[in-house]
Amino acid sequence: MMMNKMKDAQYDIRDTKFLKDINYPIDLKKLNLMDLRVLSDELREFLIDTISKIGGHLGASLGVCELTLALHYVYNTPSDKLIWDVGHQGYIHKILTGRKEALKTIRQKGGISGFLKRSESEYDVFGAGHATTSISAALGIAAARDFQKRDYKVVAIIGDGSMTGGMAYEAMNNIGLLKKDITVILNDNKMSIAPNVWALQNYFNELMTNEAFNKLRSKVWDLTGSLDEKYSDRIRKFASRIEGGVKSVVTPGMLFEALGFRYFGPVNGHNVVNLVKILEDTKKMSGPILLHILTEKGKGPSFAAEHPQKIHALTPFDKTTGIEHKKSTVPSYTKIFGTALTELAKRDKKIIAINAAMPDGTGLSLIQSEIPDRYFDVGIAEQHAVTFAAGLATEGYTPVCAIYSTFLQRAFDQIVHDVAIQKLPVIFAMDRAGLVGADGPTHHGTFDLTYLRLIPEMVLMAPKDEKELRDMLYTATLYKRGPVAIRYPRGNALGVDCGEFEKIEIGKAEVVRNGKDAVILAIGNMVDNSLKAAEILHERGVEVEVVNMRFVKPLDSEMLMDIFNRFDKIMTIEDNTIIGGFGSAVSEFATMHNYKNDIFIHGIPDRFIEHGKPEELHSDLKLDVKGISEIIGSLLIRKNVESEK
Ligand SMILES: Cc1ncc(C[n+]2csc(CCOP(=O)(O)OP(=O)(O)O)c2C)c(N)n1
Repeated sequence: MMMNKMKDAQYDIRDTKFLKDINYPIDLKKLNLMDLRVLSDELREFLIDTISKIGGHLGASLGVCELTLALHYVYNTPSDKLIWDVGHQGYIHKILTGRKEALKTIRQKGGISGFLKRSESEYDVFGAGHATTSISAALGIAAARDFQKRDYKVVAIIGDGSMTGGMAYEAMNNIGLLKKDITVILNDNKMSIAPNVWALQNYFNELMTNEAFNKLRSKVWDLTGSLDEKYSDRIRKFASRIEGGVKSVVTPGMLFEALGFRYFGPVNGHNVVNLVKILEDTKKMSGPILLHILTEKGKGPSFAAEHPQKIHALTPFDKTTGIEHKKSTVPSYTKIFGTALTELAKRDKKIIAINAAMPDGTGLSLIQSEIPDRYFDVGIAEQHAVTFAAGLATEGYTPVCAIYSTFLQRAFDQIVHDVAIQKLPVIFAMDRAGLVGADGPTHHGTFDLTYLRLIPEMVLMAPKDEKELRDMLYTATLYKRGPVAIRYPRGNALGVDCGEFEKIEIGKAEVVRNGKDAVILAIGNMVDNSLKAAEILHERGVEVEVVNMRFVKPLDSEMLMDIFNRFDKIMTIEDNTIIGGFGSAVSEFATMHNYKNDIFIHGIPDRFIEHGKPEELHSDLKLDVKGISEIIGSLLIRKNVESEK
């Protein structure tokens, strides 16, 4: 209904009944309960209109529209603390907490963040981007509150997808023990980005369809909703008696109860009036509480229901059809990887594909549909994914863990302890390496060369184009002596012909352009930019050699010695932090072999890089063609090099 209206009219916030005057939670308190229903429609319409123009995470925020309203209506934020897991569902929260105008800048350079961010607002109590941190953070905040003998409420809001991460259970175990006053709201929409892979889902499904449970549950909520506050003690006693009865009949061994939480729900998360009443009740209770709400991801537009996975995050789109405007004829690295892996797995029955809740994002949805029995989505559980892969490898399988560079950070110890020490042939396929763009500092994959290079005997490579990505993957499946990691960027590949798979010699670099004045040692997608920069410099009479190093580990020592003997001016380039990355490796090599060449290490400076389009960020950091040619120019005339350090 609402969406039809949008089809015809140009959106204008001045036409809204309530939203035009809502800027902070205090403005909400002036509304009555029924007004909140109208406001939730207005919020959805505003959100869809804005995000259709600029792109962003949409589905999760649409799903928590009523919940967000109810939370800010009932709680006294920011004194009471709301801790949102991941933070991708925080757009309505941002609108209601002083950032309505700024929403149109979300995820763009200089604009507000797509996630919660402490430096952005006092209402953003805990920053995030990675999943499954909210309950632990909430416990820390509650413990601090109690130390200081202060009196405020702490509420963590976590999705069922994020509940597949182990840290949620570590935190609940701890809360149950400490018995702190914390409310955890489980936002259950049965979706992660893809359909969720949560074993507990079946358990909840049974619970929800159980007649006896449902009858008793509605009695509890009817009573707590309709009676006067002065009866609250009696209501609570009654509620717990009912709960007790329900538990023993319907939910023996209920997980949350066993962990020390009082469990309420499941309740309809789209009935804002009811949500307010329930939150008002649970707010009065003490101890650990888990409120289970049921929502629909992407609630609102009809296209969301048709494409529940697509709605998670969108580039600019048509707001009536949901169809994205973006068109590209060149396949992405993700697609190239997914296709190559499927081809290789068809030839080699030992190959197993593993991902952590990102089948589309990693390109594994192809192998999922074509070879489902050798495909695993383990949930948002990167640590488990790695040790699970290690177990498979001990039995002669070749597991390929396709995990974004930034999320693999979580599994560092598993890579060292479970895989590398035991020399197990696990392949790590790290998509989204380098600067990812709009998701910003929580998602940039700019540390992997550093955190993997330090692991003894790790093979670590990065392709210059999609052919090399295919060949590196092929090479990795043949290498059985230990772990191999391949990192490649977000976005479109270069559009080169791929041909048949070819094996690459481990540790061999290649000269891709000859020159005499200076040399660029480049890794991964920096090779292409370096070649283009060398072409510009050639037009100015400067001849720059470009080497595609391919391997950060093992380094091609023969090639490096030749380079050090032939060139005085050397630039290394990577889209990884300069601390401990590829350039560091080259410089360590030079020191160890007593070379005194002029080496300039170029890459990501030692600070967190904000969000923006990758091309904007590359330009700011002089990692684009223009920047690289400028740096080489400065290097040659022996001026101070102006790259940001
Ligand atoms: C550690 C980690 N792995 C993967 C992701 C990618 N990711 C972002 S949101 C999301 C799904 C979260 O599902 P859920 O918690 O149910 O929230 P919903 O989007 O359904 O509201 C995933 C897998 C992440 N943010 N962090």
